[in-house]
Amino acid sequence: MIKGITFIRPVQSPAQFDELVSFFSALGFEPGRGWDEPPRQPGAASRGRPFLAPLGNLEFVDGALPTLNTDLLIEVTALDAVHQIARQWLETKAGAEAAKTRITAIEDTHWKSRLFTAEPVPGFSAAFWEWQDPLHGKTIALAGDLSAADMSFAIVVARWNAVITERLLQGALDALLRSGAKRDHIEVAHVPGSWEIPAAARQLAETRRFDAIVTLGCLIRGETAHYEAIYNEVARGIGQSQQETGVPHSFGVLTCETLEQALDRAGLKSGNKGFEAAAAAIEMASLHRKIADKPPEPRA
Ligand code: DLZ
Repeated sequence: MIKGITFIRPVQSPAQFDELVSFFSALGFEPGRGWDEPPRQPGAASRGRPFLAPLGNLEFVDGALPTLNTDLLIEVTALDAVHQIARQWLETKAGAEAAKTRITAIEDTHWKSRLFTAEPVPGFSAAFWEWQDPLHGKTIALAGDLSAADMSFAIVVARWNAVITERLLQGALDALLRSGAKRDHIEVAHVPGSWEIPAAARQLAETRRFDAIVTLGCLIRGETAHYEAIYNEVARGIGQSQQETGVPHSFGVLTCETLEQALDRAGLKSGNKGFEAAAAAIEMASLHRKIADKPPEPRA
């Protein structure tokens, strides 16, 4: 039921607002949907610019804080690069000497991580950190992760049983956006029924524009003549498209006995299979990239 968390940070002035937006944009944060409200009374205009991260949490701390001078902690995966961008931004805005006083060197913490603090505008600071050993001692295995940043996806969704497939679509979009995919990097293709999914999926995969294809449909046995024949062909066609194009396809075509069962799987009782299909697509797209990028192991 919990969907997201937002921390509101009021700023001291419009200029400070612009500086903070510039700093967080320079670091590569994905911008959320901002807002600008006209004044309801003289001088009371307001605006907001959200910055999104793939993961967030609300953490209560009893005792010493992990950092002394800020309660805003941003976990990153390339701390040295982030430090360099932040330093350059400060030097450009404030000059080399002033920048030195507004950014610390990267230091080890007592919690097996490295951290630096930056003060993009006076009085507002943030700490950036990364684990020293992101694998926490685990052996290196190839596995996809769940970040969809910089990835493109196509979703093929059947209109048949739209009351179900629309919910699957919302679940899939939710998973992609919450995992860092940009709206502009998601294309949705509507097809009449599940039967038409494989052909559309294949054509989309063949464009090579997408890291993965998410397929969404709903077949209800009680209401579908030739249920088995349709289902087998849909499953075969999606699998074949995946194998022959090499583009990961996730399978979000529900096969249910009744409408009630389908509703349960579309967000009512048993999760949302559209969300799960999108998560599988992200993981497989990530794994696909890792396998393609992995250099051969040196042989003894
Ligand atoms: C024809 C049909 C039937 C009976 N049932 C379903 C269904 O439960 N789910 C679904 O996605 N599509 C169904 N269709 C439509 C076919 O998939 C296809 O769109 C039409 O036969 C037109 O080719």
